[in-house]
Amino acid sequence: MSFSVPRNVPSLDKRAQDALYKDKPFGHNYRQGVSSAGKQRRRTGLILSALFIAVLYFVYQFGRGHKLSTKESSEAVSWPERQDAVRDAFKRSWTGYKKYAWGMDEYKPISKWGRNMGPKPLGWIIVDSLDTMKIMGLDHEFKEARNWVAKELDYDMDYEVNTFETSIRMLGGLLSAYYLSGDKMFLEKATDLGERLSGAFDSKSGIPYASVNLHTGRGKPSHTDQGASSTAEAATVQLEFKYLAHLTGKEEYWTMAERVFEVIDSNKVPHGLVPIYINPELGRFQGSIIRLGSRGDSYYEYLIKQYIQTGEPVYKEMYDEAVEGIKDRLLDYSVPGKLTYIAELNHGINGPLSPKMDHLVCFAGGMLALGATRGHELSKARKMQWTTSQEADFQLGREIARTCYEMYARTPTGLAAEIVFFNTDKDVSEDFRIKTFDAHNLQRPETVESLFVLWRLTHNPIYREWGWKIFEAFEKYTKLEGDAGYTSLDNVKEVPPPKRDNMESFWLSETLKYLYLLFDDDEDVLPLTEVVFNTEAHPFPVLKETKFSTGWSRANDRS
Ligand code: DMJ
Repeated sequence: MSFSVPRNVPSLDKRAQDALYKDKPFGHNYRQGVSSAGKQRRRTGLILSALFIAVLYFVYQFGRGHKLSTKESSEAVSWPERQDAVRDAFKRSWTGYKKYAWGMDEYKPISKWGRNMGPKPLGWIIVDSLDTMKIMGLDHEFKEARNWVAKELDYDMDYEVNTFETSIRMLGGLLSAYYLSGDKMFLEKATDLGERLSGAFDSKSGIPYASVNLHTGRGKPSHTDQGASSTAEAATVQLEFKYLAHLTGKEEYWTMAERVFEVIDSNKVPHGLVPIYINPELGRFQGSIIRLGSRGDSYYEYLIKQYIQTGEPVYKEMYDEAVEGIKDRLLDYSVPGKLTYIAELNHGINGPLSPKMDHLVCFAGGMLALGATRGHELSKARKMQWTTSQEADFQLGREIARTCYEMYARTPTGLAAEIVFFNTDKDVSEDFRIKTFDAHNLQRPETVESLFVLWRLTHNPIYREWGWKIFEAFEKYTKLEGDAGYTSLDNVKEVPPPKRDNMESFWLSETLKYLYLLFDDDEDVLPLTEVVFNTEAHPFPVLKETKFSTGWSRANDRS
């Protein structure tokens, strides 16, 4: 299979016209490039290693009293069948959306209607789903969606969108659709949207404003939080704009995206841990809340993913520093079960730990594993440059994934809540509790995302089993009677759980995609050494050769 980047990146002077068309995509035939003999060899190797690891794992699990049922350990499991079940769930969700809300940005599957967020559709659900359909081989659905994008999607509207969400979902969705299909129409739409979004970066510091008007291209500070932007939002548009810069030859996209990290670095935060708000005029952090949950999460994710995408060492350095910070300052263990979790700091780096963890933090299991191995299988990575710190990061990733799985397994529905509070009191027997207000489930992807990454890197079947259990719970409690599809839930602690009447676009773009890839026996699909998933699970190629590189270096004095 070839995921290599084309050598002839268009020159800057010709870039306006040529770049859109000449920089050929290279992932669109990604299922065709491996010989069947090669596949067979790989499959046999895979099965043998999986068996070996399975035996080791069972010995290990029985040794520590972590029970797997006999059913799981003895029954032959058909992963292709399980993968088909995920594909069916996608089809069912899509059919409902198509019937009751086609073209709309939001879908209410219980009341069976949809609505747009602005005066015209943004393609919120359709664009976010394109690459999943391509990956699942849903060609008919992909074609229909493609035609909708070509004919109906027009981003010229006098409407303010959230800079981050529109970049990761719409720009990311269009770019990955281009990457996987080679259809230039997607790149044209992405280029048009990227240009409109770029006005968000016209602040005094270069930190993007929270919103931007798609017609005027003018950025708008947040209406709340004293105009501050969320750190994660400002720092999670870089993969998208760097890939766009690479494809179009427009260096300004690269420069404005990386400027954000230069500004963040100039704040010289201790231990690499950043507060969750940053002021776009001053370029200074605001407030003292530090967390890997909402508004903090993907800052850390994009440090390592930028390094994987472009090999720029500055991001690895910042990532390593941040991971040391997480290990030193944020880790804690629940009572009595000693579940490892990443706590929050509400009063700055020297304040007390809060035992709250958002489900959003569950991306960290995959991030730590990916960061340690750079996408190589663990056994291979260990033979390359491998330090005790990488080993520790990897093991921590595994522990976080296990905790996240327990956040599902220990609720009455088998589905995780949005937020949990871990227990630190020795007189309490539950490892965590869920407040009623936090008990909803939005069909989020972070846990299955980590399970997918860990499966690819270890081939330990437990990650697939956990993923299957989670999928079964989604099937049981979020699938609707009739033809409307799947929905979010209001309370995972009640059986049957009260429903929420909303299907999030990331159910299609992330949760089902990661589950589908987790159950895929073909390891050559989107390998983690060749592809980097943006935070909305849109795959982009690793840019092995690109004409752009880091234009800044880190602030020296970090005392
Ligand atoms: C997605 O939009 C992205 O994964 C983002 O980084 C976090 N929140 C949602 C999914 O939970």
